[in-house]
Amino acid sequence: MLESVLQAFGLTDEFQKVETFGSGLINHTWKVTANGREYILQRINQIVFNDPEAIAFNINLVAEYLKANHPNYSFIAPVATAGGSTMYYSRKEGFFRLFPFVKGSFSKDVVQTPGQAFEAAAQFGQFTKLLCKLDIHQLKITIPAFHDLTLRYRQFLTALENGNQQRIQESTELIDKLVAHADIVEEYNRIQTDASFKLRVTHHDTKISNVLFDAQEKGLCVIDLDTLMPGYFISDVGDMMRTYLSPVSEEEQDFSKIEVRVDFYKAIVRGYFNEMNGELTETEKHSFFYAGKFMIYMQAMRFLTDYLNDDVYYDAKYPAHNFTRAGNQLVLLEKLIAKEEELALVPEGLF
Ligand code: GN1
Ligand code: MG
Repeated sequence: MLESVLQAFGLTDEFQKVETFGSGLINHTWKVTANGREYILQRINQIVFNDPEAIAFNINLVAEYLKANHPNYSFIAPVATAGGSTMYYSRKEGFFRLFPFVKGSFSKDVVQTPGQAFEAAAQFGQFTKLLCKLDIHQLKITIPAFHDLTLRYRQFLTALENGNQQRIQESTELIDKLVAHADIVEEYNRIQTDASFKLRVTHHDTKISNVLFDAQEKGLCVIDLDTLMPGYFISDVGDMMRTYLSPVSEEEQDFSKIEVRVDFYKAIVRGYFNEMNGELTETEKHSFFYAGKFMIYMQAMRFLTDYLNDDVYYDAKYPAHNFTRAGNQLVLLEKLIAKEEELALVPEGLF
C-alpha cells in the first residue's frame, strides 16, 4: 500500500523493508530500508495538521537558514520527491515525508540518567538559540493556539457542558482537582501580556525520543519539527519536565511509581541554561518552575477533555485510557508542586 509513496521518493528497490517505528500518538511513522539505506517515513495526521504544507514550509525555511548561518549544525533535511517537493500527497494515502535515518544515531524512549536529560535540554536550547535571529513571523502556524492554555481551559469547560454525561459524572474528582489548579491558567494570562516573555522559535514537543544521540550519549540534533512555531520557552522546558522528571511515562497506570527526580530537574535547567542563558530575560529565568506546572497541567487537561469528548483526539487502547493518562499527569503535577520550595530557586542556586 505504501509502494506508490515510496516510489514517489525514488525508492524502488524490490527488497525494501518497511516496519512501524516509534510511539507517537498523532502521526504514523515507519522505518524503511531501501537501496541499501535507511529512512524514516511519516504520514501526517490531517485531522490534527489541517495544513501539512505549512510543516514542509517551516522545515525548508529553517533548513535554509541553518545552512546559511550555522552550516555545522547537523540538521536532518527531508528527502525530496522526483518532482522536487519535500511533501508527497496522494488522495488515497494522504501526506507523507521522508527523512534519511542518521547512521550511528540512537533515539530513546525513556530518560535513564541526568546526563541524558542535560544533553537533551542542551539540544533543544541550542536549537532555539541558533534560530533566535530568524524572524519568527516568517514561520507558519501548523496548529493554531497549540499551547494556548487559556483556550485549552475553555475547551475543558466546554467538554464539561457538552461532553459524555456518564464520563463527566465518573470524573468528578479529577475535574475538581483540575479546576482547583486554575491559578496556572491565570499565570499564563499574565505571561501573555508581559513583554519580557519573548516569542521564539519553539519546538513544542521536547520528549526524549525527539533527540538523536550518538553512541557516546552526546546529543546530535533534534527531530520531529511538525510543531515548530513561535512560542514561549515554557513550552519546551515544561515538556521536558513533564517527560523527563518521572521514571515512568504518562502511560503508567500504577501512580505510586510517579516521581519527581530533583537531579533530573537540575540537569534540565543546566542543559537549557548552558545554551539559552544569554537569551532569556530575568523574568523568564524566574519562570522555570512554572514551565513544568504549565505543561503538565495542560497535558492533564487535554487528556481529560478528550476523555469527556469520547476520545476523538488521542488514540485510546482501552475505554478509560485517556482518563488514566489524565490522572497520571495530575499526580505528576501534585508531586512537582510538593517540591516547589526546593526547586523554584534552582536557577539561582546553580550559577
Ligand atoms: C502528541 O504524537 P506525539 O506523541 O508526538 C501531542 C503532544 C502531546 C503528546 C502526549 C500534535 O504528541 O502535544 O504532548 O501527544 N501532539 C499533538 O503524548 O497534539
Ligand atoms: Mg510530535
